[in-house]
Amino acid sequence: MEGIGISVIEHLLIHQKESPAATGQFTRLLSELIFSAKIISREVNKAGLVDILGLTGDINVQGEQVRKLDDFANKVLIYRMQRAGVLCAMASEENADIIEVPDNLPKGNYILVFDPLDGSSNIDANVNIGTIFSIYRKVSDRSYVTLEDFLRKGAEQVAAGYFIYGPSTMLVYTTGNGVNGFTLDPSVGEFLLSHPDIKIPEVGKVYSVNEAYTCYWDEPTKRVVEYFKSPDNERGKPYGARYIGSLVADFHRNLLYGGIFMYPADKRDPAKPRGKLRLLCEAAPLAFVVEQAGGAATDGKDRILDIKATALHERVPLFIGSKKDVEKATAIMQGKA
Ligand code: AHM
Ligand code: MG
Repeated sequence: MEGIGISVIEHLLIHQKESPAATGQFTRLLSELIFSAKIISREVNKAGLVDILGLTGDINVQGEQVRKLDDFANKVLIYRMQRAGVLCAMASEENADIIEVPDNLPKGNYILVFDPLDGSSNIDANVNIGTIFSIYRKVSDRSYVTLEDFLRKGAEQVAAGYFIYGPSTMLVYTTGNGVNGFTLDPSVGEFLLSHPDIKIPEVGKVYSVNEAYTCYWDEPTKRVVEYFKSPDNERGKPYGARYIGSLVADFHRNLLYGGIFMYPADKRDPAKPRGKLRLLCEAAPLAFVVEQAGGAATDGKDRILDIKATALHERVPLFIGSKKDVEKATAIMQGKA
């Protein structure tokens, strides 16, 4: 029947039939993630109405102030996902250590890494924010989980994606078989397929970077940004500049319209020479999505998905988006263009 739409779980079940290994565990995991995101979305949507905006007063593991909605989103995800029965452990951008599933709760073999509310410094201005997630299977056959189970290459992800809370709430994700986008229809409470088989244009029209940090960049990074601003680049005209300062929102726009997002390394903090974004909960999941949409992601040298994490909260420079634009930026960073 026309006009009803395909829900995300229906879509997953149709495509899972093609996989003989499907056990229903992943469907359960995704259902629980979706439910958590609906709760977060509900709170984000009424954020201006209740006393939930502002800061909690705490400082998180990254040394940043925790906003109340970050804290709420983190708690919802931990509470619900611990009870899904399909995870053995999780890691959140907001928690210093691995979050284990307690022994009194049923466990599974999946591992979930997430950024509960990315772009949260924008919450008070009603700007789009999102939840980024990354799913792995446990590697070891021990009954307990160790850091080793998390310190993996992004190429080993089973699935990854994000929820974006904006004028509408969307889920964009991949299981390694293309990228699909679903929009929450609040009248029925379901995410319906709205963007099937998303492909990012090979060359984009926009570049996204916080250019205020030019003074902290090395020469190759400055040349990359000059390339995108130059009328003499391969496109023959400057790219437009678009920077929201909310990774999910910047990434999502570039995924749909084409473009490159960059968060390069900078010299601001000698202790953190690797940019701001985190490999496991931000760069790797978005790299999986962009590659599945035909794009690319590097750290200015190597493919993001080939980088093996060495710490839970490791940071990485990020160049992500349209394939040709990322290739060009990487070549300039390597002195090859
Ligand atoms: P967050 O996860 O604490 O929200 O921080 C990550 C955010 C990204 O969403 C965004 O791309 C970046 O920080 C913006 O940083 P800056 O203000 O340095 O440009
Ligand atoms: Mg973030």
